Amino acid sequence: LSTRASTILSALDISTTEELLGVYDGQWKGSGDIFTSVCPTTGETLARVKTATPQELHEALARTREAYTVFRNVPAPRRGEILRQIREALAAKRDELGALVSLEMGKIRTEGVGEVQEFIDICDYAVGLSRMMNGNVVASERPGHSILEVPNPLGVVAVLSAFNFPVAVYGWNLALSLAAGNATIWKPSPSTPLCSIAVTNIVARVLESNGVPGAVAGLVTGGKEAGAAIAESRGVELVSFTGSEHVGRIVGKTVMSRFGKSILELGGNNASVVMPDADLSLAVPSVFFGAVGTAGQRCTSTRRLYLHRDIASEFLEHLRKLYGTIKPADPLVESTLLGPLHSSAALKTYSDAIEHLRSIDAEILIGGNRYSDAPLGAGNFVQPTIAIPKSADPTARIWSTETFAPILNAAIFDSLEQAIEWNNAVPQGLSSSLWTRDIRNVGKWMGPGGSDTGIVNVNVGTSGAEIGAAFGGNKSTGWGRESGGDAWKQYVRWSACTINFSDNAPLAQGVNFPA
Ligand code: UN1
Repeated sequence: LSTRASTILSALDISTTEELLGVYDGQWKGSGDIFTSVCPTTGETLARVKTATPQELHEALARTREAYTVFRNVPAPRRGEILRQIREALAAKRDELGALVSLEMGKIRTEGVGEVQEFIDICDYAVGLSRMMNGNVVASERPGHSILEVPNPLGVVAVLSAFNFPVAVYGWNLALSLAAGNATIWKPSPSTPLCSIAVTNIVARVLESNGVPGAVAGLVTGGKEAGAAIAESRGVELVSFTGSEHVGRIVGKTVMSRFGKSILELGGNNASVVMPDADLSLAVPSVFFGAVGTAGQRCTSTRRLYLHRDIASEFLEHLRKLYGTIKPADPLVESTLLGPLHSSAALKTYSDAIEHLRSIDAEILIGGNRYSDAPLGAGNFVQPTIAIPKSADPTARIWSTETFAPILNAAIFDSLEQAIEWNNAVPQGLSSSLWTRDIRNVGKWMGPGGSDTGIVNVNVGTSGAEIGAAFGGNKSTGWGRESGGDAWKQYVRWSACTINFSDNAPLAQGVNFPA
């Protein structure tokens, strides 16, 4: 193992010599298939991880259920205190965990650390929430009656997360789920097991030191079969899935067919719309970050750029210049702005999309190639690309599909109405952003005839949402909401309790039924 990797793993107490156990349900175990974690920057094998056998998965689910029956009786503010300790433990290892994210996922250092910060932020939020998960007292139409809407813990929450945010998305779910009194079981992406082992280690220590069963935050590494078994399990009340539309459709149907609950965070195909009055000194760098940040591998990454005719060539000239300055390198080096794609599968997605762009005679303004020479050739490095397809028809494949790579397609519009129509014409509905100084445009953009995405920004890029608002998308993005806002309400079961304090037993709606 390189010193680069072993320093990071050792700082997080991850063995650099042995095969790692990839299952935690109060105890660390794992005797199933072995998965390798491969560094996207160098191609080196970082670790070998023993995943869950079907039997171990089954056991872990049973442990999680037991843990839930204990944990649901812990008062919510006390659960909040445990979350506060998890927050502190994460903060103490923020830079080390951030470095691990960069090492294993490939995003640059500031984004790796930012992702851990996002977990810390949602813990803070959930600490507060633990004293604020209020129900309602509803006025009854009957004398001497009262109606209470009571939130109770839900049960077992499974989190099936993706490679691109191997820490934060679990954090959003864990924090709300714990505050709500549930037990959580995590099946991370098969290609980022080290991030999940490191996080689970930190969380488990806090739980155990508080006398709480470790299976309150269980972990099962595994592949498709493990994900399918979890989706099918009647012992899982809520499945929170982040990933592709293709897999999300299967997970959603499977969970629905047993009347379970699901939260789906699927594809994004996010557009930035730039009006002629926009402040380009803000818009250009923001679109640059939206499209190139995380090497285009956020579900919120900017994939479509709609430019008003009056500023289109000026905007593209500035943007092209910025693209020209970007030098791909090791994401762990502080000054790097562009790391590798996560995997060889992602490389293929990129090359296929470039080939498709060429086949439809799109103009490739900059980029379009992978780096094959040493040292970058050992990793999955590609050039961020700006393309101008001949047609802006939003139903064409190039516009209507999400390509998880740093490829930005641009088109020119003449009216805001036209841009909104294009923005809304794709199946996905995660994020969108308008650049303007004119309040009238803002009104149209936010209103009933405006952008139909879950995140509707103004003078802020499509990516990089804070945790305070509910995060998620509409349409084929799956309608799920996580993180802030009202998202916590999905992690509890609601009971409507009508209580009669009177000496009579009247029926509602004035129904008369003398006995
Ligand atoms: C994702 O890409 O799955 O808004 C989540 C953002 C981040 C979260 C992205 N806070 O870009």
